[in-house]
Amino acid sequence: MTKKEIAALLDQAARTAQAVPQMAAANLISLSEAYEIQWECIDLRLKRGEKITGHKLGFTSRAKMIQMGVSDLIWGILTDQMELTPGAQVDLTQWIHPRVEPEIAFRVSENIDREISREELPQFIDSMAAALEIIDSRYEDFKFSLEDVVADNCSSTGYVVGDWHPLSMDISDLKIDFLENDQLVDTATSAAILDDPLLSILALSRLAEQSRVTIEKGQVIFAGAATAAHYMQPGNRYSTTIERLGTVGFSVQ
Ligand code: OOG
Ligand code: MG
Repeated sequence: MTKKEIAALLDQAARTAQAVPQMAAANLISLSEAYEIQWECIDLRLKRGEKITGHKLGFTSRAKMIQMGVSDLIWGILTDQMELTPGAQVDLTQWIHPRVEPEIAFRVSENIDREISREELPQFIDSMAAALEIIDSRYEDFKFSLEDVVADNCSSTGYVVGDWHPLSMDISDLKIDFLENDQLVDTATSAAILDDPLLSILALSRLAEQSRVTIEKGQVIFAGAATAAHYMQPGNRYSTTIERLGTVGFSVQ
């Protein structure tokens, strides 16, 4: 199969909520080709009128690497079609086997088109917020190789961002609680994300420079989940409460 054909199948799997088999190994897809397929998938979304609203890092915590058996940092794209309002009611039938995970979100205040340093962060990021990400692998049984998950836009499918707070340079030990119907499902510290979630922004800036992509002012950056993701059940509410950032959540019909 060509890269375009793989992208078309992944796009159709997402639109019809029908899982497909993994394709990277059988088609000898390299990691850089997987990113090309990811961008083909994004192009199909842009042609339908979607807009890029953000960038997400994946596998920045051991909890996620262990859950999914993949240990390299990955980069995916968020669009306006994926954004939910806090407190929204979502319908699970639009997805294949959706999971939810707690995230820390950052807001970009100045275009990033090169690798930036930790000291430069306040020039490029003005705010941060508690967030949740909904991921829905387009592959059967939610199983994939590194190349397969990258081609599939890193399972991106939905996200919700809570109230914005001014950027703090000291967020390496915030308590992150992940709740289902107000009961604790999992808990972690933000140190689980690369020892300091701010480092995820630096990693993204490095990848963006390599790929000649600009992270644009107004877009969001998701640092990657600190806990494993959790399958969603009808009738339940999901939320995260992050120290100093507050609570955000949504419910399932
Ligand atoms: C891939 C997406 C990983 C994260 O926060 O680590 C991710 C997946 O687990 O399906 O979003
Ligand atoms: Mg995530």
